[in-house]
Amino acid sequence: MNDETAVRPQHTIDDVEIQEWLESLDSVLESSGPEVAAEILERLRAHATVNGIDLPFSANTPYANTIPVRLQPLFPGDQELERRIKSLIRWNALAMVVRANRVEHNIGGHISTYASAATLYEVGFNHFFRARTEEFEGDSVYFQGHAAPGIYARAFLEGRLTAHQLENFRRELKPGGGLSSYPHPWLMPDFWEFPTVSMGLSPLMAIYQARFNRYLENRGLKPETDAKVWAFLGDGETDEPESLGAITLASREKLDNLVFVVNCNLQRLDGPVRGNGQIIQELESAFRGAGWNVIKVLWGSEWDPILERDTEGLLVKRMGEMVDGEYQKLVVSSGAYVRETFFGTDPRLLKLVEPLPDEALRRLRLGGHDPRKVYAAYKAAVEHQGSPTVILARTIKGYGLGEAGEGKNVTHQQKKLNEDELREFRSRFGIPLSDQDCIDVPFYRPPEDSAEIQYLRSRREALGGYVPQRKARAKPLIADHDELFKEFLEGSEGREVSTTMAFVGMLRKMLKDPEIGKLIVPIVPDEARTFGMESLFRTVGIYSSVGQRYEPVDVNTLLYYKEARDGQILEEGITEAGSMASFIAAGSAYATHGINTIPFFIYYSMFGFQRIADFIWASADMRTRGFLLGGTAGRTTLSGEGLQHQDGNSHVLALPVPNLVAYDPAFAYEIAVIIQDGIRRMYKDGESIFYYLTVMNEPYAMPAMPGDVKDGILRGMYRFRKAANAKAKLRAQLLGSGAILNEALRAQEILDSKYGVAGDVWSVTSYKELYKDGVETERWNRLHPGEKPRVPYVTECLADAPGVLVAASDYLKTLPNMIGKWMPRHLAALGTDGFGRSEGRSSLRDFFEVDSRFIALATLHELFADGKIDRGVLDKAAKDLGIDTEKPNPVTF
Ligand SMILES: Cc1ncc(C[n+]2csc(CCOP(=O)(O)OP(=O)(O)O)c2C)c(N)n1
Ligand SMILES: [Mg+2]
Repeated sequence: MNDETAVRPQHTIDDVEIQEWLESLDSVLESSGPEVAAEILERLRAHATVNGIDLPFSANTPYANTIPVRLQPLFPGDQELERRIKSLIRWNALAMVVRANRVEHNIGGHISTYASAATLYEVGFNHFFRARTEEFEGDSVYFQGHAAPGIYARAFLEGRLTAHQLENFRRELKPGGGLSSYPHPWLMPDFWEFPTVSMGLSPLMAIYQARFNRYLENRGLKPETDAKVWAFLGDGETDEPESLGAITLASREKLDNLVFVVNCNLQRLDGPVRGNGQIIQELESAFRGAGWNVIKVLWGSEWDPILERDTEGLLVKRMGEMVDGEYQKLVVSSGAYVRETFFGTDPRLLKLVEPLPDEALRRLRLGGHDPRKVYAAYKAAVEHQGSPTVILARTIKGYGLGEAGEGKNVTHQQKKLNEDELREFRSRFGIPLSDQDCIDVPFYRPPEDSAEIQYLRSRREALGGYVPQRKARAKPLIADHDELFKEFLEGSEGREVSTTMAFVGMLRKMLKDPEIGKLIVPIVPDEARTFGMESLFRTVGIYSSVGQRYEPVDVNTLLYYKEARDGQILEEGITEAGSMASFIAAGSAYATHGINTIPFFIYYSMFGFQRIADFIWASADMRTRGFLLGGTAGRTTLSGEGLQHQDGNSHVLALPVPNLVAYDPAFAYEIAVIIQDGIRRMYKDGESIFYYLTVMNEPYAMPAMPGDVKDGILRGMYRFRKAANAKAKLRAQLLGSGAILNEALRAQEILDSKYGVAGDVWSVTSYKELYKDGVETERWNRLHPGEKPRVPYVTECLADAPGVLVAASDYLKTLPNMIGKWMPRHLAALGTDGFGRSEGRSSLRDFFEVDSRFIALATLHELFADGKIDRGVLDKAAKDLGIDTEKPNPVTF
C-alpha cells in the first residue's frame, strides 16, 4: 500500500472521465433534444441494474431550479410597476397588523407569512388567477390562512375594501364591520370562498375539489374547462397528515387542473421546519414519488450567471449540502458571511463569485422572491398535462422585515415594529411616506389615476374580475317533492326494515327524480354494502374518470361493481376525510359552480365526528349544504362491533356546530319528513345549514305517520303514542329516540300491563333542536323582561302531559339532561355513557341500562320518589324485570 492509496479510496471517480460523460450527454441534448437524452439515461439505468449495479432509489433532483434559464419564458408584465404594487400591498398588510395591535394589545395577526409569500401571490393575481364570470367558471384559489392580511391589502388597493374595514382587521364587531382574522366564508360570505386556516385541511379539500370539478364534467353537469384549483400551503403545514394524505389520488386521477404552491420559507411557528434536513428535498421526493409534476423554484435570477460559470456542477452540489438550519441563517447574513461560509468551502466556488462585491452576494435573491422565476413556474404548471403540479418555492419568512424579524425564529409572532424598523421597511420598499408620517403606519393607496392602480385594475379586468369573491350562484330548486316522499309516510306494512334501508329506498327514489335526480351525489367510504346500497352500483354506477377497464368479477350478477365515467356514486375508498372533502366540494358547488348538487355522505357513524370533526367544522364555515348520514349508529343498536365502533357520541359532538341540524330519527316517515324539509330549506330557501342524521341497522316494522306530526318531527319531539288508559292514577311520559324508541314503546306496555302505569310515548327526533329552542327562548325572555314570556317548545309539549318523566336514547345522558330544566318536573335520563362492548343488542341494552326493563324501572323509581308507589313495588319490580341492581356501572366499567 503506498501513500496515495492510503489517503484516496480505491475507486475514486476520475474527474476527466466524468467530464467526458457529461459532455457527451450535452451533445445528445443539443443534437437530439431532452426526450432522447432521457431515453438514453433510462436505458443506462436499466443496463446498470442488469449488470448488477445497485443504484439507490432517489426521487430527488439536484437542489436547483427545475426550469433551466434557457426554457424560462419572458416575463409578460411590467416588472417595475408590479414591484411597486407589491410593495404597497406589503406596507398595507403590515400596517393592518401593527395598527390593530396598537389599538388592542394582543389582538394578533401575522406579518411574516405574507411577507414571504407576496411574490407568489402577486404573480398569481397579475397573471394567473381567473375570476368567476358569466362565461367562465373561474379558478379556485385556496389562500394560506395566515396570509390573509396581504389578500385584504390587495383588495384595498383594488378598491374592494375600505380603509375603515382594514382599520378594523380582527375587530369584526366594530360598527361598520371589520375583517375576519382568516378566510371564513361564514363571516365574509361575499369575499372568502374556502376556509383554510386549520392547517392541513385545505390541501386535502383542494385535491377533492379538483377531482369533483372533473366529476361534474364527466357527468355532463358542467362543460369541460381549463379552470384550475390553486392551493397555497406553508411548508410547516405539510407535516399535517391531511396535507399529503391524498396526493396519490391527485396523480391517479391525473388532476392537471390542480396546482399546489408550497411556500418554503423553511420555518414554521417555533423555528425551522427541518433544521437538520431539507424540507424541499423531502417534499420533492414525496410528491415525485406520488407521480406529481414537481417544479422547484429555489434561486433567483441573480444566481443564473454564477450557475452558468459553474461548468463542473460544484455550485449545485454545494447548494444541496446545506441543511435548512444553515440556510435560514445564510439568507439573512452579510455578503462577507455568505462568501466565507457558503462559497468558502472550495477555492473553485470562491472563484465563481470573485467578481462580485459582498453587497451583490447579500442581494442574491431566492426563487420565490423573483417574479420571473415564479412566473415561469406558474406558466409551466398551468400548461402541464397529465398530472398535478406542486411548486416548491424558496422564500424568506418575514422577508423585508430586517431586524424586526426577517428569517428569525420569532418572526411568525411578530406584530409590532419600532419606529426605526418601520422607517427601514418604508425605505426598503419605497413607500412614499415621510419619516414622521410612517411611524403612524397609515394605510396608503395611490390615487385612482396612478399608474399602479390603473395597472392593477387592468390586469384584473383581463383576468375576468376580482379574486377572491364568493357568490351563491345556483338558482333555487322549484319542486316541493311531496310525491317523491309520500310513500315513505305510509309505513312498511309490517315488513321489518331498518332506518338505513328506508333511507336507501328514499335515495333510490330521489336518484330517479326529474328535478333532483342528477344533482344527488351519494358519497361512501367503502361501506356501501354495509348500508345495503350495492344495488345502486349498477343503477347509477360508481364514478371513475377512466370508466371500467376490466370485466368485473361479478359481472354476471345483478348488482355487479359497475364503474363508469358518468357514474354518480363517489365510492371514495377508506377515507372519511377524503369523503368529507368530496361532501364539501359537492355541497358548496351552488357557490363555486352555480350547481345545486346535493351530497349524501353515508359512513360508519363512529368514524364521523370522532375522526373528522375539523372538516365538518370547516364545511360549516364554508356554508356547505347536504346530508351527513351516520350509519350503523347507536351504542347498543350496532351489535357485536364493540368499543371502537359503537357510537353513542356523535349527537353530542354534533352539538357545537351552529348551522348543523342533527336528528336521531326512529322511523322511515321521520326521515322522509326531515330530508324533504332539508332539501327545501337548503336548496329552495337557500339557508346555509346542513344536516346530520343517524340511521340504524336494526330491522323493525315501520309504522305509518300518526297524523300530521311533521312540525313536531322537525322541531325535535312529538307524541307518538298516547297511553291506552289516560284516566289511570299513575301516569308517565316516556321519551325515546332512534332505535331506543321501540324500547320505550315496550316499556309502555310493561308499565301498563304489570304496574297500572299509563304512559305516553314521545319520539324525540332531535335533542339539539329542543336545546336550541330552549336557550333561544330563555335568551329572548331575559332580554325582553317587560313582555309576555315565551315558552320553550319542550315545555309546551309537556305542559298538559301528566306523570313522571323518563328519557332514553342510544347516546350520552347529557342529551336529555340538557333539556331537563325546561321540563315541568324532574327528568330521569337514561343513556349509553361509557365504552361499547362486543355483544348482541339485548345484552348491550341491558349493560347500558337503556332497554324497556330499565325504562320501566326508572319510571317506577320516579313514581316512588314522588310518593306515588311503595318501596316494595319498586324492589319487586327490579326482581320481576330481572334487573341486577348490583351490576357494574357501564360508565366506568
Ligand atoms: C391545525 C393547526 N394547528 C396549528 C395552527 C397554528 N399555526 C398557525 S400558523 C402556524 C405555523 C405555520 O407555518 P407554515 O405552515 O410553515 O407557514 P408559514 O407561515 O411559514 O408560511 C401554526 C402552527 C393552525 N393554524 N392549524
Ligand atoms: Mg413556513
